[in-house]
This record gives sequence, C-alpha cells and structure tokens, in this order.
Amino acid sequence: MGTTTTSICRFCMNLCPVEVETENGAVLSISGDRTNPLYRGYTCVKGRTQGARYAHPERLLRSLKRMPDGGFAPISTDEAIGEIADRLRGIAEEYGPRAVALFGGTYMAMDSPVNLTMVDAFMRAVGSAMTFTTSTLDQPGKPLAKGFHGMWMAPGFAFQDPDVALLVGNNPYISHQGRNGPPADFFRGLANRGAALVVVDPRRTETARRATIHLQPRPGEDASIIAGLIRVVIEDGLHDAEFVTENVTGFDALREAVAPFTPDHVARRADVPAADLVAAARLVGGSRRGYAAAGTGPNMSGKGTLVEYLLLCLDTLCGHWMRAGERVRNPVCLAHESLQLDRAQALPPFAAFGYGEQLRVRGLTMTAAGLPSGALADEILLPGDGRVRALLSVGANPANCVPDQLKMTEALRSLDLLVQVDFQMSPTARLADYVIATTLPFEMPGTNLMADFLPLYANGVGLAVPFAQYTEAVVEPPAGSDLVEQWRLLFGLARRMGLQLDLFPGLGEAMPIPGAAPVALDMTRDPEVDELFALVHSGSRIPLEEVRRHPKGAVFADPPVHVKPKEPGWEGRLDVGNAAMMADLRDELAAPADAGREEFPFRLISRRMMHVMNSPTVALPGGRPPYNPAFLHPADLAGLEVAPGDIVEITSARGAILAVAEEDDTVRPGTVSVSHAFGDLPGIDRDVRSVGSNTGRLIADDVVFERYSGQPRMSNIPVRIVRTEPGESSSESH
Ligand SMILES: Nc1nc2c(c(=O)[nH]1)N[C@H]1C(S)=C(S)[C@@H](COP(=O)(O)OP(=O)(O)OC[C@H]3O[C@@H](n4cnc5c(=O)[nH]c(N)nc54)[C@H](O)[C@@H]3O)O[C@H]1N2
Ligand SMILES: Nc1nc2c(c(=O)[nH]1)N[C@H]1C(S)=C(S)[C@@H](COP(=O)(O)OP(=O)(O)OC[C@H]3O[C@@H](n4cnc5c(=O)[nH]c(N)nc54)[C@H](O)[C@@H]3O)O[C@H]1N2
Ligand code: SF4
Ligand SMILES: [Mo]
Repeated sequence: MGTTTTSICRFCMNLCPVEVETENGAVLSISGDRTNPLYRGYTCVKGRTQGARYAHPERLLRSLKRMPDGGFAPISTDEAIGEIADRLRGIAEEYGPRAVALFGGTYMAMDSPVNLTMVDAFMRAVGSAMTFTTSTLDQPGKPLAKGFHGMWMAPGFAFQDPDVALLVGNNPYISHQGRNGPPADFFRGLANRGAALVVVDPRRTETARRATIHLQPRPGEDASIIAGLIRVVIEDGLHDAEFVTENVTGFDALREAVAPFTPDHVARRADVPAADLVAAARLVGGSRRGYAAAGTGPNMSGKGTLVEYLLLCLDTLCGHWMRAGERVRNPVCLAHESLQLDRAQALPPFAAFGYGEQLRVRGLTMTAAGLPSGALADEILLPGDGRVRALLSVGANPANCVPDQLKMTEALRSLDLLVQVDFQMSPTARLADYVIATTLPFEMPGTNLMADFLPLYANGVGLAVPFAQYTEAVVEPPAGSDLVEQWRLLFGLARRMGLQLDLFPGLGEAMPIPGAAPVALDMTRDPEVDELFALVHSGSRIPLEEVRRHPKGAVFADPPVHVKPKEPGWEGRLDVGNAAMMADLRDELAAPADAGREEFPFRLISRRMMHVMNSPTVALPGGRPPYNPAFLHPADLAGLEVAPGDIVEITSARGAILAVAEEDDTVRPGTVSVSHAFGDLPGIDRDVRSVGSNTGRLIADDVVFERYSGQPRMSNIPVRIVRTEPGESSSESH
C-alpha cells in the first residue's frame, strides 16, 4: 500500500484535482478527487497514465552534453549551467544580446507558476527581446483582435448559464479548452436549461454531435460565415440597439462590410445550407446571455485575427457582456485582485502589433500575442546583424511543433548553442548541445493559478466557480537523479552570468499588475520556492496562505464580486468597424473560395486526440497506437483505393509525409484530419506506424501566413494523398 496525496494534474489546462498514490518515490496511480465539488473525480486517460513518466526507464535523470564526436555524455547539471552561462555571455558579448533567444512551450506555462515571470526577468536581464512562445502558433488572433475591437471590462456570459453558445473550430470535449471540469458537465448544463449550442467545424466532432445546429463547412471559411451571421443579426434587428448606441462605434461600417455576405453567398462559399446559417444567426442573436468562442482551427487557417475580431463584433452587437450590478460567478482567486474584470464599460482599442522588437522578415513585429514564432527559423538562419545564435528551449519541442519542420530543424542544427530542457529525449533534445534534465510536476509544489488567467485570455475558458488549490510536491525526484526546476535553471544561469534578476509579481511584465514594481532577487543565494510563490501570488484576491489551508482546494465565493457601473465621464467605446479589419473582410470576398483543387484536392485540418498532449511522451496510454492517424471519410478512402491501416503519402507544396490512413465518417469529405507534434526529425521517421507523422513538414512558414501574428497556415493546408508503402515513396523530403 502506498501513500495517497491530493495534488493537481498539470498535464493540461484543465488542472484536475487528483489523488496521487506513491510508493518509494514512484507514482503508482493517479485518480480524480471524487470529493471535489467542481471536478467530481474527473480525470482523462492521458492525465492518469502520465504517472508512468516518473520512474520510466527512458526518463532523463541527468543532464547531457554533446561531445565532439556528436554523441552525448552525462554532465552534472551544475557544471552544465556553468558552461552554458559562459557560452551565453560570450555570444551576447560578441554579437549583442539579440543573438540570445528563448522559446517557451506548453510546459513553461504549465509546470510551475514561477516559470513565466522568471523567463521574463531572465530575458530582460540578458537585454534581449527575443522571447518566442507557442502563443503565436496557437490562437494569436485572440489578443490581437482585442487590440482592434477593444475590450469590455466585465466578463461575457460563458460562465453565467448562457442561453446560447457558438463554438467555432473548438472541441472542448477532447481539448478541455472550455470550462474547467468534466467537459460533459458544460454540455449537460446547456441541454438541461434548454440552451442552444451552435458549432462550426468541418468535422462532426464530439462537441458538434451535441450541437443544436452544426455547420460543417469547408475549412478556412470562418470569416465569411461569421460575417454572414452578423448580417442576419443586423438585418433581423436582433442586435442590442441600446448597448450599441451607448458603447459601440463603427456600426455603419460593419453593416456595410457584411452586406455582401448574404446567406446564399456564404452557403456557396462555405458549402453549408443557407437555412442553417440563418437559423444559427437567429439563435445567437436571439439571446442576450450568449457568447461566441473560437478554437485553434480557425486561428490556424490563415485569418485568425479577422475571425476573432468578427466574433467579438458579434458578441458586442448582441450585447453578450455583463452589465452593472450582476454578480460575477467566477472571480479570480490566486491572480492579483486588480486583474478581475468587473466594470461595465469599454476599454477602447489599443495597438496590438507594429511596436517593440522588429523582426527581420515579413515586416513582423512584437504583438499582443508575443513575438511571431513563425519567424523564429528565419531569425536563426538569416545572416546579418542580430542573427539568433543561441536558443533556450523551455518546456517545448520546437523541432516537432514549430511549423515548417524542414526549415526549423535546419535552423536548430545551425545554432551555435541549443539548450533543451526536457524530461525525455525528444526530437529537439536530440539536436541540442545541452539537454537539461528537469523535474516533473508532482516533484514540485504548484497551484492552479493559470486557470485564473484563462478568462482574461478568451471567452469560454477557465473556471466557472472560484476554485483555488495549492499542492506540495508529492514525490521526491528519483534516487540518484540530478534534476533542476525550469525556473531554477534560469536563476542559475543568471547568477553565473553575473546578472541581476528583477521579478514582476504574477506572470511577469507581459501581464502587468497595475502599479506593481519588480522585486530584486538576492542573487547571492538560491531562492526558496516559498518566497517566489509568495511573490507570484502576491495581492491575490484570496491570499495564498488561505488557499494552502485547504489541501484539496476550495471554492472561495466570498467576498462576492459584482460588476460596477461605468465610471462617470467614461468615453471608451468598442470598435466594430475597424478600417483594417473591414479591408481584410473585403479581401475575403475577392479571394477565391476553393483555389488549387486540381493539384491538391484535399485540405489537411488540425485536431487534438484525447490520449496525447501535443508531443507524445514515453508514457503513452496502453492500447493506443503510437502514431497519429490520417482520418479520412469512407468515401474518400474508397476514391483513393485506400483501406484503413494502409500507408498514404500526403504531399503539400512544401513537403511530403507518410501517414497511416484511418476511416472516420465524422470528417468532412475532401478533408483529412491529422493531429500535430508526432513523427521524428526529417529523414528518420519513415516507420510511421511506430512514430507517427509530422504535419509541420507540410507547412511553409513564409508563403501563407497571418499578416499580424505571422502564424503560418497550419490548418486548411492544400494536399494530395496517394496510397504508398514506406519503401516506395516518390518524395525526397521525408
Ligand atoms: N502543425 C501543427 N503544429 C502545431 C499545432 C498544430 O495544431 N498543428 N499546434 C500548436 C500549438 S496550439 C501548440 S501549444 C504547440 C505546442 O508546442 P510545444 O509547447 O513546443 O510542444 P509540446 O508538445 O506541448 O511540449 C512538449 C515538450 O515538453 C516536454 N514535456 C512534456 N511534459 C513535460 C513536463 O511535465 N515538464 C516539462 N518540463 N516538460 C515536459 C516534452 O518532452 C516535449 O519536449 O504546437 C503548435 N504546433
Ligand atoms: N487531449 C488533448 N487536449 C489538448 C491538446 C492535445 O494535444 N490533446 N492540446 C492543447 C492545446 S496546446 C490547445 S491550443 C488546445 C486547443 O483546443 P481546441 O482549439 O479545442 O483544439 P481542437 O480539439 O484541435 O479543436 C480544433 C477544431 O478545429 C477544427 N478545424 C480545423 N480547421 C478549421 C477551420 O478552418 N475552421 C473551423 N471552423 N474549424 C476548423 C478541427 O476539426 C477541430 O475540431 O487544446 C489543448 N488540449
Ligand atoms: S484533463 Fe487530463 S491531462 Fe488535463 S488536467 Fe485533467 S487529468 Fe490532467
Ligand atoms: Mo496550444
């Protein structure tokens, strides 16, 4: 019998409270905490099986250094930190600090709440603005669109029993990118209240199956579809005229810009029934207590900012924002109390791109979503002043996840210094000069702080009730291991480089807390984790000490938070007629709906699978294939003369990959639905049945990309598909 401790699963943003059974430092089992009022014992298969990572034979227990013969040799983590610090200092001195870049991924944000502010402080101390993250490869349209539209300073209705929800290319049933807790609860709640669900997705997803109306369009047509919805809402007079008069500007420009998007036009373009589009618009516009949200699909299809902007316009026209006096059901707990949205007034538009660091390619700049990661490979490869020569990869797997894998892996190989922080020998680790072995979440204390920030990021994600939890570390790192926390690595590097670190409270300078100044760390000693937790959570609505008194977490409803009235004299307005966005919408009309069908008859669309979190780990759940199938409609399989389980070659204008075909009648005919982050480095992953396929190899980062965020088109990729065998492929670019 082992010991059971309550903790938090930090494998995805659902942050489930769990019971972890351990024995002699090994994690025996992970199960949901049935006593939790919100999650009620919910966990998913990938969370439950990730316990196997802790004592896995393939786990990295010590750091590695690349030797002159190309192989790796073990090195003590402390020694590695010293050597890396010397090389970073040398590179910064010789080429300027811009030559030092950092790429932060999923597990920079997830594994410790200290990481984000530490990364921010570290790069500021280095003097380099070259911090890239997955934000610009995910849904950068969200923060960018807020810049064009402005922001309502009170929440939407996502967590207040909405009467209608519109989900565009978002599959919370699988991705948990929705309301935290058991995904089914949200949909059951809608059904029990008789609320409507409208889903726009080229695949009849697990979410779409619960929809009142499912529009199953061609991918990449979301801007036209939402413009069509807006047109019907305005035409039918369903908009909230009083809210618009009081808080909105640009109404006439929007009405004019959406005029050509008649139901018939949109129906032809997107290949959806016009009557369904009109019915969907009436559902969405027919209720004040509704909300609209997009997921990764439309953001990845090349026009993310426009799509997200039009969704904000739709919510604004329909008055889908909370008003003065209403109670906010899900106030923040562990985030600074000033970050709570609680004011019924409009923050006017602000600059969301075109400032700060200028990148050397495609006219890209700093954005509200961060520096465009779609330009990282070019910033490494392009000769000249400012070229990136050293890259710290923190909680990320850029070799598999940054699109244009052919270019990205070439870039990673060409660096003077690549440092990969990881717990396993990921493809990026195998390209690195140093691999720093890191702790896993149950070996560290943690909180569910990130959940508080989700509603600030987007409508419809985050906690529906103010639930907060703190966890101690529940296991020691394996005996004889030499691991370091990601934040402690950065602290160690700074100290060895002779840099002073100044930490902002919360998540760092990018998520500023009004009036908060950075705190100078004492660089002469190792910081205690508790003092950093106190700093990160300082000023929280519920003090961290109070949360720590409830080891299983608790709901902190009191004191209640009510939406305050508009400040006297406040003149801010939301802009639904931004000139650049209206011009982008006009471009949509001109763009051919379905170009290039002859050479590339299929469109590859993005998706998530329940049993993996992006890159597969060494602890994949048993009984699941170790590859990511290419899901095709049965009619397409028949047309291609491909049987389920056959190997197909998928070719785009950029490259070709092999994949295992699978039959799936939920996929729209003419599309192929494949998840990302699988496969290995180009040239060595022909055995797709054991490693899967890397869709990033089909993507060019500089041909079709979102104009503000630089996000390459990562879904709706034109491809052709033929049956093949691993041995007989026609292409050289595997
Ligand atoms: N073609 C295509 N590309 C995509 C996407 C797509 O849909 N299509 N999606 C994009 C999106 S939305 C994202 S967010 C990115 C993700 O891109 P990344 O963040 O770069 O990738 P992940 O697979 O999430 O991160 C995995 C890395 O973290 C390590 N890891 C796993 N668990 C832990 C842990 O607990 N602690 C630590 N320290 N490390 C851990 C893994 O070994 C791996 O090396 O990919 C993007 N890339
Ligand atoms: N189980 C699991 N959960 C995860 C992850 C994982 O890998 N596995 N990854 C995590 C990460 S990093 C993220 S960012 C979130 C993402 O969360 P979601 O955005 O919910 O991700 P998906 O489940 O891929 O849903 C995207 C949907 O978009 C659809 N789609 C593709 N192209 C288009 C298009 O052009 N238009 C429209 N309308 N739809 C389109 C796809 O069919 C798919 O159903 O999930 C997170 N959660
Ligand atoms: S949904 Fe799964 S992976 Fe995500 S936090 Fe819960 S158990 Fe962990
Ligand atoms: Mo993501």
